[in-house]
Amino acid sequence: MNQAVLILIKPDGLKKSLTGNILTRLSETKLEIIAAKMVRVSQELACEHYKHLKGKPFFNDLIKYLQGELHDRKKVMALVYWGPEAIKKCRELAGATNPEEAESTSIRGSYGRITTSGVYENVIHVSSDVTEAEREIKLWFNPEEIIVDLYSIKSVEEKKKLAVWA
Ligand code: IDP
Ligand code: MG
Repeated sequence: MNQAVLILIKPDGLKKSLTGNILTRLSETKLEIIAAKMVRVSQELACEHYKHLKGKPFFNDLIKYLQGELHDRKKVMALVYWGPEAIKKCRELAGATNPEEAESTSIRGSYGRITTSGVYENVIHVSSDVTEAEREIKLWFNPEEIIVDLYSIKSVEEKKKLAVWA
């Protein structure tokens, strides 16, 4: 069964110029990229994304980390990969959450580090399971930004000003 998974290249990955390496590693999975964009991460988005970690001692630093405040790179690259066993394949390539425990050949084992503040800078985010993947993909992307119809949609009337090319 095909699965979708949210991947984020976190600000440390961008600062270390690892985008190419990470995408090359992920291409080993033969999964399909069905959405991709650069995102400036608001505090609301970061808190919602990591809401399962609210209350942890490292939560505030984690939010700053995802927003790019620790790396002078106020953006992340967000992608959706799609295909058989996408979550397992991507999480295996990513390696363990703690970069020190991650296999040395994994992405986090190769490029992650534990900071003095305690937060793990581990280069990429990968959704942990199907439920989380759906929640996260809906949080980071609008339906029209994804080239596969993953989840059911509805039409709503919305009147708002759009920026268009001048
Ligand atoms: P995951 O990213 O492997 O799914 P989560 O438990 O969802 O791991 O944690 C989200 C992020 O929070 C991690 O990627 C890491 O950056 C940070 N983190 C998680 N647990 C710890 C910890 O015990 N100490 C420091 N940072 C942590
Ligand atoms: Mg997680």
